[in-house]
Amino acid sequence: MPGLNRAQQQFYLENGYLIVEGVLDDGDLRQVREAMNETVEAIAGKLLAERKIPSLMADQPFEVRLALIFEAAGPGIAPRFGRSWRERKPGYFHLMSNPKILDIAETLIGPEIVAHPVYNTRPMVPGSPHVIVPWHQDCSYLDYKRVAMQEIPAFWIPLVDVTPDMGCLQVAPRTRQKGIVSYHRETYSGTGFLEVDEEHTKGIEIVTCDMKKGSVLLIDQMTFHRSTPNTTNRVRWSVDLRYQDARLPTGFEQQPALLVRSVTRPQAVATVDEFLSGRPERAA
Ligand SMILES: O=C(O)CCC(=O)C(=O)O
Repeated sequence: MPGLNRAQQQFYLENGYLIVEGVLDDGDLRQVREAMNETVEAIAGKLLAERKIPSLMADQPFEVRLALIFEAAGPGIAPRFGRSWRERKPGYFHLMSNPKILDIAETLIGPEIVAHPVYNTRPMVPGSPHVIVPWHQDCSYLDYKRVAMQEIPAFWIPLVDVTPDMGCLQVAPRTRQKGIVSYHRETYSGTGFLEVDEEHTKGIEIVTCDMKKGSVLLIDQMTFHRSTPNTTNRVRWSVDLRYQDARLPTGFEQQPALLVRSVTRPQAVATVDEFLSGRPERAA
């Protein structure tokens, strides 16, 4: 039976998160990895042209190349290229519309599914405070009064094995039950993340999500979660996707959602070309 079994659904509903192991194989991740490699290649080309690095380091493995590039380029360079990337490349479409992922989404939100406009690639390079996300609820980043109580599960997908020293995600089980809590824009990371106010995090249970490549971490939009520092010499590559019922508002209407599965309008399911051209799909 594809998707989540009853015990997994129950765990997710009670705890607001779930790790599903062995969802994706290397074939499922190949195209998204190529998309990331293309961006790394472009960054290397730019820094080489600026004479900030001695070579493209093209023979370095995926797991370390970007870290070596930024290290060679010197302090302050990594933030220039952003804390996360939201690019329109075929690899991202391929991952977003992967049937194994959509089967899981379907068990949580039903068969009319849009990929939420908020998705990110996060190349967490070592020693970069601007990419360490503090405790937050994803709904804080949306027009949360419109989407309050809606199911918008995030799918956090590592492209490498992620150990606790490598910027693991941490979740706080059952914080969904607190509802939408107050938050502020933090001032210490250089990014201005939206952070849950401290009074809400006192005494919370914390689970560190040590994960293998190919596993998926599901996070409810109200579950507190954060990332931790990467103290290795490798890059913690991950993608986070979100899904929701196509008939509901996304709370992020400035960018289009993408219809990825539908039983009532299968002909309207987006193609890769429509994704690349930014077709503003919204199901009525
Ligand atoms: O990948 C990370 O470090 C943070 C991810 C996150 O907070 C999110 O997807 O909402």
